Amino acid sequence: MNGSAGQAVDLNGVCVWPGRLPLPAQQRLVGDLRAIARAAPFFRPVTPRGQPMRVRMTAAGRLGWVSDRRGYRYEPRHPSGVPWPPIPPAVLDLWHEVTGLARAPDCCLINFYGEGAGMGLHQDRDEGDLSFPVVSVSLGDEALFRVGAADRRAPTRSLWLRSGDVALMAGPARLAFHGIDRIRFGSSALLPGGGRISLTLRVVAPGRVAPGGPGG
Ligand SMILES: O=C(O)CCC(=O)C(=O)O
Ligand SMILES: [Mn+2]
Repeated sequence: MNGSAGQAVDLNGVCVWPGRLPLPAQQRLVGDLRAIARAAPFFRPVTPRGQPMRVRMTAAGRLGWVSDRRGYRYEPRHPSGVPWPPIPPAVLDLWHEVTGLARAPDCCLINFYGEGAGMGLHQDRDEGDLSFPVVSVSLGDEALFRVGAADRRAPTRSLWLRSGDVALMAGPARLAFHGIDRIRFGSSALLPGGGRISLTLRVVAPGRVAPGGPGG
């Protein structure tokens, strides 16, 4: 289920490393994420139109991405008012390794996909400097990842992401439309109750930050 580290795969310019994170590292990361979720519990955001999203979310880092009736933006605090917990050091190490950047990410968005969850085709573009790459890490159940191009009408390609896979969206693929069509619920034993967690690491500043927030 964790697979073994494989050759990088190119998916319309998005680079995917299958099994980049070995099983023990995935297990340690799940422990880190449990501690984060105790301090900053998962919540179900609504879109600006008031539609509940299919994933539950929380975040770590200086800023967290949130969505509600007021729009999509980065906030320095969880909706409960507590600051987001720090990004786990192992995740920061992975970011530096994969991107080759000295600059740390501002946000580690944590998405939980339960049975039937997915994420529609979208671009990540609430950040202030879209030249910084985006890195994602998959944990738990397999997920069908769809990637197109910066033009929404461009053809898409899909790949099943597995636990431990790492993806890099950089260069022209930074603004590629992408989404998660569906997950295979129960396909991995990593998360005891099933489901999938993805971590999405981004540099934000100054970005679309709530008034009064750092860099806003
Ligand atoms: O779950 C994933 O792998 C992708 C998540 C994503 O695209 C996002 O949070 O913007
Ligand atoms: Mn995205």
